[in-house]
Amino acid sequence: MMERSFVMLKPDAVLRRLMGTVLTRFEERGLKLVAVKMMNISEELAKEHYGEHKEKPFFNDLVSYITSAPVLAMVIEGDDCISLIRKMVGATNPKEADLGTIRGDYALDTGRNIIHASDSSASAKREIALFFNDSEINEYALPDESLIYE
Ligand code: DGT
Ligand code: DGI
Repeated sequence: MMERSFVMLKPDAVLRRLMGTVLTRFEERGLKLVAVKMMNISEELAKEHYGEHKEKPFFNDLVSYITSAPVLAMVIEGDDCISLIRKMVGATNPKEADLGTIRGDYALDTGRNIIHASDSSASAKREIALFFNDSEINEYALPDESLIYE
């Protein structure tokens, strides 16, 4: 099923110049980027995005980390891409992430795990709506879709 996922390169990915490296992984896999923007996240948006963690002891650290420098927010489209991207991203704790995953290859610490990706269809819808207007999401066909999908 065609899905859209919300993916965000966190401030550490931007500052460590890993944006291109990570985007290349998604592109080389055959996924389609339909929206991308660099932005500073307000404290309000950070608290909304991570609302499920507001009672956690690391919540304040998480909000200050995610608001500390720009992020690269994006929407990625592809067949069953929400779970696929989570697999490509790897475990929340990069020390437990498999080698070959983005976190497993480029991160060491849960509090600096470089990337966010939606974990369900409901969270993808919620997060895309938090970060993007409909007019910012681009619909277009890739010329090689018949080479990527049966
Ligand atoms: P994401 O993709 O950013 O929502 O992260 P998830 O879904 O892989 O991880 P989640 O929802 O369990 O944790 C949310 C954020 O909280 C995560 O980006 C990193 C941060 N976090 C989790 N555990 C720790 C921790 O032990 N220490 C610190 N500093 N941050 C943590
Ligand atoms: O979707 P994930 O990022 O893999 O995981 P999540 O939604 O459970 O958590 C979102 C982020 O919150 C995660 O990437 C890092 C942070 N986080 C989660 N659990 C912990 C945490 N940060 C700290 N410091 N400690 C945690 O236990």
